[in-house]
Amino acid sequence: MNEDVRHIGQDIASMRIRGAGRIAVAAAEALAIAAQTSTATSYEELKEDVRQAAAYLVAARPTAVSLPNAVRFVLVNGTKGGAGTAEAYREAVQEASRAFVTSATEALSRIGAFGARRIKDGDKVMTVCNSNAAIEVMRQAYRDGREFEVFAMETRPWFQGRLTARALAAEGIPVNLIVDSAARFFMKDMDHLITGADAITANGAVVNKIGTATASLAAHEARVRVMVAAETYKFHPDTMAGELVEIEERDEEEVLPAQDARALSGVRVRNPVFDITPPEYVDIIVTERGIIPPQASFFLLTELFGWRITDRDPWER
Ligand code: RUB
Repeated sequence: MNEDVRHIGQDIASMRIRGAGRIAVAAAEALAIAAQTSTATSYEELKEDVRQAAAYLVAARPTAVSLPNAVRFVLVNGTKGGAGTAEAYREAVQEASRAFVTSATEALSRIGAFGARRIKDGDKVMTVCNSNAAIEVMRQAYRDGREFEVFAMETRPWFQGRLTARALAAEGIPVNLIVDSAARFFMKDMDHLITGADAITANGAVVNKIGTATASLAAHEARVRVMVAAETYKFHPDTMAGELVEIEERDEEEVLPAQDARALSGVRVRNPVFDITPPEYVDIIVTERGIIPPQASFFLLTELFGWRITDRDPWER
């Protein structure tokens, strides 16, 4: 396999490239590299090379459906535009990759514009982890002249909340960094909880960074509105066929470094990195196609993927 493709897969697995949107874009770009650099001369051989790269990339992280959805988009459109010859397929895969990246960028900006309308002067907003889509909503609200204040949960164990706080502060938005367990303490003062998503299921449940479900529960209790900002490629087609979303569990050292673990012998550390917020706790999902209630997820999925979801082959539907 091409070295650059291998590195992109490794960077996704090690979280040097992280966040569902960035992962999707990186995977789409990696497929273009795979097609461009493959030495295959026949259509079948080249297609096989690209499929191998696709399978390798998809295996890098299991939860963010943006990854298989981006790969599916590139493969399906590659085959549509380039079936028959190696040259046509090579070109079509690269074209599909560019199309995915362009539409992902446009989606982000539309989500920002739609979501920003929900933020009013004087609002207080809590957010979790580091979501480009959630940040885009806040950035556009700020650029539209809205004055509001953000409370960023720090998001242990990787502290992605610091990235969010830094990005918002750089924009000029007043931002507070809080420990995750302070979410309920501050929730009563909030007007919105705004999060991104790694996957949204057919029943409207939202899979996002660990801690999102707890914060959403606190928001529900405090009658605070929960806004999920998510591109439509975060909707999970396999959940229509009864599949559950796999929740990634990462290394225990991320929670408890080896030197501290020595003093805790016999203790097992658990490190699930995503959780599931039920649809009852979500008010709106802001997509590039508009704002929908979580209960509309099923219909959006049928529109995106059609009714032919009958098996688990994620590649060439
Ligand atoms: C990132 C995370 C983000 C979503 C959405 O988790 O949970 O909220 O991926 O992000 P990790 P975006 O850091 O483990 O990848 O809106 O940027 O796609």
